[in-house]
Amino acid sequence: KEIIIATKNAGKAKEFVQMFAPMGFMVKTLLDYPEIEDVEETGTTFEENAIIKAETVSKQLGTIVISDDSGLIIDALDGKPGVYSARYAGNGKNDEENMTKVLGELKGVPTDKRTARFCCTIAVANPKKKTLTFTGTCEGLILEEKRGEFGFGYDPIFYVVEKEKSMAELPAEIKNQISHRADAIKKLKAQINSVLKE
Ligand code: ITT
Ligand code: NA
Repeated sequence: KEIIIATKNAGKAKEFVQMFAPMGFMVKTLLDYPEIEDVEETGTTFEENAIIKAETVSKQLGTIVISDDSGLIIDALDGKPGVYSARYAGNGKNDEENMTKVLGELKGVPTDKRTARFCCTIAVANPKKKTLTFTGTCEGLILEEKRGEFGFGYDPIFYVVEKEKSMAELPAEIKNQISHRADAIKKLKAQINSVLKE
């Protein structure tokens, strides 16, 4: 059993492995297919971008391909960084620079106005079927400074109220129970057999 995830993000890839390996799946990513070129994310929603990534790679490989488009929605910033989460501080900038930009923009904003959510849309493209999508979210608050070393991306500045910890302070097995990606993967797993039928 094998699934192909159209991602070059090592943090995402690791979480897909953590959540699919126990079910007996071999997880491959674009790091295993260096011949596949970068897919341009021209959509305006997570769903559009997830569909673009999965369908583009599925066409090239001629097989079922799964993608993940995700990001952080901050209410006080009118939903930004949203679909621009990966490139919020500019193309080629890293997670640290993206977090620094967010923290700067939220300087002086009181706790009750720092509400945010992570969003993840997973698309499954099958050369012979209509593309399917599964969406998950995770609610939280944006901290005033980074906390924790686990996870990836914006995890150090995202506070999970029920756990009284930042997402980066939660070990992988807890993040993988409560995250936006876990939520989307739960919905995908509920239909996994029909989804992966050629
Ligand atoms: P691929 O398109 O190759 O999958 P990417 O990193 O470009 O990789 P996206 O376009 O979906 O992926 O951007 C996702 C952004 O949201 C990126 O900045 C991540 O760091 C952030 N993000 C997604 N999931 C996250 C999570 O679980 N924790 C923290 N940040 C996350
Ligand atoms: Na991307």
